[in-house]
Amino acid sequence: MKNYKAEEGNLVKSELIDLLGIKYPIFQGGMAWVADGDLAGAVSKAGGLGIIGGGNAPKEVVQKNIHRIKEMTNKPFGVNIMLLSPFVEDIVDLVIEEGVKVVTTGAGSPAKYMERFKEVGMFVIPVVPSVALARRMEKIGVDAVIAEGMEAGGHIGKLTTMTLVRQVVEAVSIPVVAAGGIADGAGVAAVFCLGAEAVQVGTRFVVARESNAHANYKQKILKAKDIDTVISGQHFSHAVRSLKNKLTRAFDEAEKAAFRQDNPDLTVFEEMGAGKLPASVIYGDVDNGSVMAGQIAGLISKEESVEEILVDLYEGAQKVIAKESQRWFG
Ligand code: TUI
Repeated sequence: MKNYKAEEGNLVKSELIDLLGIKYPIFQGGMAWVADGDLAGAVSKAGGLGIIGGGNAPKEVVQKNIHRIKEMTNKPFGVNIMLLSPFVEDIVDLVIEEGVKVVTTGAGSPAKYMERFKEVGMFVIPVVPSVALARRMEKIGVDAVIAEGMEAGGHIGKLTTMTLVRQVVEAVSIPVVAAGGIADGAGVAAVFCLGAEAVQVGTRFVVARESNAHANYKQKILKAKDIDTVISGQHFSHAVRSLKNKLTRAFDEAEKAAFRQDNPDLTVFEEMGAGKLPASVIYGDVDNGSVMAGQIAGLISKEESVEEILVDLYEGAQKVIAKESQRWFG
């Protein structure tokens, strides 16, 4: 079995990876508060695609993170624009001003900004939770889509990675990046078998050595079991997956109460969510803060460097694919 260990250039044949100019077919998810310049810079430097999480951050904060990456490496990196952010227009201006090469988007459609992105030759790669949105995105000229299943942490859609990736791959002709529930080489191999050309990994990078997430947040992920995440807010607000704690129990109670009312006050959900991510990521309050994480958290048991994670994902996938090739072809 040939062992692909190229020193330079990409390691897996993929037009998308060639275009992006990265070595590993691995994106680090642009997680709000967690994916700062240090983490994304480390991932890009090591040959993956590091992505800064724009989240709800104002322009100056995202700019500082972009400058931090540029100090660390001249390799490609991305910025995730969370389309529900109050600062979305500023962030769109910023990525254009800073000459960012890749933009991923979450929680909506980037249609409004496409013309400006394309004018400067940026790669636009939206997260899609459905086939319908994937098709719409292909029509408006995006370069690839990220099919993110509901195993993922944070704001999620309704379909699983297995069903979403497979159906999106069949529906569009642009490259598909798979996300949601991938944290090791076997997961990477599995979604390549479904037709994905790259993966996006979030939760495993939260616990990377280079991640500035609070030690309590990392510990809660490292200790998590398979069944420890829950979805909050799905009936009255945005569905968000996070690790069970006091906050998710309060959300459950508020949901039950809202179900009993004819005209429930939905602003309580906004208020309950406000500031809850920095509470845990920055200040370490993992009881009252929001500890967003994917269902694969149960597989993640140690803190490692970004480089170790990338190599493990890549070589782990190679091993699984070689073993299966042996089984199927002898
Ligand atoms: O965006 C994410 N994950 C996130 S965003 C976030 S911050 C936040 N907090 C509370 C409420 C909302 C956001 C934490 N985690 N992942 C990408 C993603 N995008 N997941 C789902 C979607 C999505 C949903 C609907 C993308 C497009 C969409 O389109 C609706 C439409 O048809 O326009």
